[in-house]
Amino acid sequence: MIRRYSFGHPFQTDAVVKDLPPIHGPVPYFTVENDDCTLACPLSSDTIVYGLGETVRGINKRGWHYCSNCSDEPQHTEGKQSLYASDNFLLLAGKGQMFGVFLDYPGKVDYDIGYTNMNHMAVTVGNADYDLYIIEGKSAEEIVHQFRGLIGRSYIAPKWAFGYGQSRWSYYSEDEVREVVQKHRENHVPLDMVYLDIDYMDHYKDFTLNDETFPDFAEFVQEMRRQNIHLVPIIDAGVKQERGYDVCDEGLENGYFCKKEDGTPFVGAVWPGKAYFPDFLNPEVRAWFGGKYRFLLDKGIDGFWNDMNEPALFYSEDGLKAAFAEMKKLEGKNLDMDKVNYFRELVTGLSNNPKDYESFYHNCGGKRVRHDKIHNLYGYNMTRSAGEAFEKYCPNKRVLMFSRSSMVGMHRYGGVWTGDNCSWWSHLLLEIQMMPSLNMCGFLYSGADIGGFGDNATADLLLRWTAFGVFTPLMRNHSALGTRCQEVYRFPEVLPVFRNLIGIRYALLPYLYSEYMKATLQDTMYFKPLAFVYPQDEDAARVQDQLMLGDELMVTPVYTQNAVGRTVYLPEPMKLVRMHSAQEIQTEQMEKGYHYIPIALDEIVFFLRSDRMIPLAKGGESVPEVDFGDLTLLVNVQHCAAYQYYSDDGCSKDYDNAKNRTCITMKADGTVSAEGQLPVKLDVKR
Ligand code: MIG
Repeated sequence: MIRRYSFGHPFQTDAVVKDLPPIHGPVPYFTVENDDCTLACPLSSDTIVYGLGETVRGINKRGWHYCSNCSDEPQHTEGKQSLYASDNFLLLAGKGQMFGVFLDYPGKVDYDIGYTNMNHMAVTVGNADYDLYIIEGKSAEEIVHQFRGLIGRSYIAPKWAFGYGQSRWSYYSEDEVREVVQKHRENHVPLDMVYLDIDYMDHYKDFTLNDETFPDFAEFVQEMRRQNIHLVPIIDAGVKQERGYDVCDEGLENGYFCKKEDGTPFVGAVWPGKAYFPDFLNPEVRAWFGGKYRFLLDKGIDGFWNDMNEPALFYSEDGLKAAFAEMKKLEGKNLDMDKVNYFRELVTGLSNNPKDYESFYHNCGGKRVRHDKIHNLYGYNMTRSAGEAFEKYCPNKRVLMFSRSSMVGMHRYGGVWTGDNCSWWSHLLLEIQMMPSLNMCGFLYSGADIGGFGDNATADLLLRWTAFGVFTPLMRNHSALGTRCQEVYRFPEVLPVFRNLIGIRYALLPYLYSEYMKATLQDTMYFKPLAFVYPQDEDAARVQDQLMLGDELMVTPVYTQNAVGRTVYLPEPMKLVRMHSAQEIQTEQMEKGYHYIPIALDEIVFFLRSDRMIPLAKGGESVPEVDFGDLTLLVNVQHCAAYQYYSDDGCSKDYDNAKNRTCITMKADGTVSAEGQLPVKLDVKR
């Protein structure tokens, strides 16, 4: 049951796809205070607060204050309130409280979730113009399912995008990319994607190529495709200010960029220096900018990542001018501590300055809207611009797309990666905890930079992170310019281990892809907190570092350095599965309860629930090499089990066709059969 409560004049965000009649009466569960700007409620002692998508801290959001305000924030430390995304969905689950809330509002939202008062929650918006959706259901899963129905089907990535991808900010030339591919291929480390960061462009201009370092791009794309490699270039939100550059010229001529109060285009700076910012809220601008992706689509590209779309601002033209003027005043002065701090602030305060976000405007159907009022829609609508273009120019083909900034609504057009994490063990745990929260909010194709983006990775961190990354839909190793190189072949002493771990991903693909597809098609979650599956189990409710994956598995990653294992909690008897490679699998039956499980650096451990099974492939070094029809069943069957297997061609959009499904069953006597139109060859791992 979903009800919509309307306040003031809500901005049309297109986050939801269902048109519910607005109610203006009193809101259940909350008291509405502060001129309708604050929603407050008590938190029962056992209530767990889920949601908020991509945020710091745990799966249970209680005990901190968060702020929906898409931010270019490269330090994902515990004290932060905002990261790149704004996902205004919360779910309160406890004995006396069980409901979901979605706040459809595109500006800043503050969440005080037991921060000021441990037993109290307050949600505050800047203007009382919003739609509030209250979702009721018997269970957490049911509430999420309804919410997902409200916001519409999540983006579906091509099958090849479930392979392993290698990325780094600083692959400067075709030859460097060739080397990355060759190193993986000669060492038999599976690989499907190499990502191109801003270095492929001409002076960081979107939809251009550096002709010297990438001289014959279309041919290079084909050369890579012959090796089953997809190149995935980055696109930035800011458009370089440069006369003669088509994107800049066309944008200026047509008034497609965000404008200042005086009507002149707003100038901020990002990679290319001074830049303009397309007004993605305007459908005409979206159609224009989206059309630009054809520059690369026409060269054979079929995947992109959208960056810097909070939008990040290194400085604004006006802000820089003002800072220099202030500095001049300090020149020759004796700077005491306060003054020197002020002086420093003049520079550091230039980036992502809130004042700048208040200084430009969007054209929303002829109405001028100040950017900060709708800030969280920017990255969403950049990605929507691409998504709408793909739908128009290649309607029957899936294009890989994921974004850094996002808001609920964008989940229909792309996935997300979680931005500039660091090579820290705490960020491995952070990723584990973000995944189910993102899934609730519709972001299923997601993952973090494996090994960490900032700072230097070590072999053991990368091994543990890869072991978790094997399970995330987006599996990409990415790192920042200037940090230690972290392609797996940079660690020769453990290269065979990486080959095996990544190989396990490819063996698991039939299951992982099937679960991802079912989760998108049925509005369910791929990663779930344990409590969603075992709602009566009070121990399960408190587990923050294990995840259910689909309806069959539980994953229990190791995320502490020098650990040789970890404690896991089993809410039911399960089968421990220990994989050293796609072929070497050991299993052990385990009882419900707490267990210390040794887990070495060279293995992946997960758990298979009772009366369940999963399909495994024989493996492969790229997704096209994986045979999704030749399956080995890994089973934990006492009575009988059924598995709904989904597979398809991976590139077209005929998702709902019955030929994509087959139901595999196993009886107590061990006989196996498949019923459905999807042909499969089955054997069983005993
Ligand atoms: O200011 O394009 O999050 O993945 O490598 C940094 C360079 C801009 C931020 C992205 C990161 C990417 C980097 N970008």
